[in-house]
Amino acid sequence: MFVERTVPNARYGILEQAQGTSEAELAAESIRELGYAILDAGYDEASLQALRAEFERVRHAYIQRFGEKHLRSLNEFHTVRSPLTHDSRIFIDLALNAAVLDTLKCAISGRFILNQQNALVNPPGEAYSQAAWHRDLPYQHFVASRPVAVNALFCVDDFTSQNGATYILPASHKSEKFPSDDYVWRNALQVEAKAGSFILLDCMLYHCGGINSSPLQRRAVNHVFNIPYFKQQINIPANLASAVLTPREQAILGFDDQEPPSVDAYLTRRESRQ
Ligand SMILES: O=C(O)CCC(=O)C(=O)O
Repeated sequence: MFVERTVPNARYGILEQAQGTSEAELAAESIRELGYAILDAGYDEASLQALRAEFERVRHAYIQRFGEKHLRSLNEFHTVRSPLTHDSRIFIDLALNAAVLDTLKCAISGRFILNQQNALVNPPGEAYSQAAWHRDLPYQHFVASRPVAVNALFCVDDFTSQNGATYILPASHKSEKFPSDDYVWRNALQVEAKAGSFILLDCMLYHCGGINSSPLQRRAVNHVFNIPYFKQQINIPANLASAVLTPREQAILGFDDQEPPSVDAYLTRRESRQ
């Protein structure tokens, strides 16, 4: 029998309420409270197909360049590091997705930059490096009173329970310790999402990929955005021509936050910001 879901609207004793009605505000609220949200990236089927073709082109070139044996020996064969720096406007545009940036503006106070972009393949019937619980600021056990870093995991393919969709522990960004094994067993949630969605996570939320028991690979592109006080995983400005980017795009990709190489350079930058 179909039971329509109803949520009571009446309330009493409430003096304060969070505000927000736009998709970006609601996603940011969900990230703050639960540690995650799902967002439609706005790609139509043709753009999604173009992105899949680009994913394969860049991955192929990457394996040619760095070598399958070498990448496997480093447990890096299923990852393409920093694809936006491999001459790919499609990956740059993915990192600058308007729906994600609007949400980040609501979720992170002040400025934020892209820390890293990684294309990921969860292969069928093979070990997967991300299939282990972690935070995306790994080895950290502090909690922040507001998000300092947000992970935007783009689903290149549908994420399903069969192909190893991402597991999360809701609200675990609010606790310093990794929870007990029984708690993990009872509270882990697998996030199924359509291709073309972003799964947004507070970076301190514990999560992992699942085992892919389908016959096809599950592809994703992960992004970490953070306040500009963390080092980028790979120096993006040093590997990307600024000429192809608008000033706003450069700011998000970290061009304005590179370490000044000297006191002179620091003071010159102060002057230009006055
Ligand atoms: O494969 C997944 O669904 C999760 C990926 C992940 O954990 C990560 O990139 O940090």
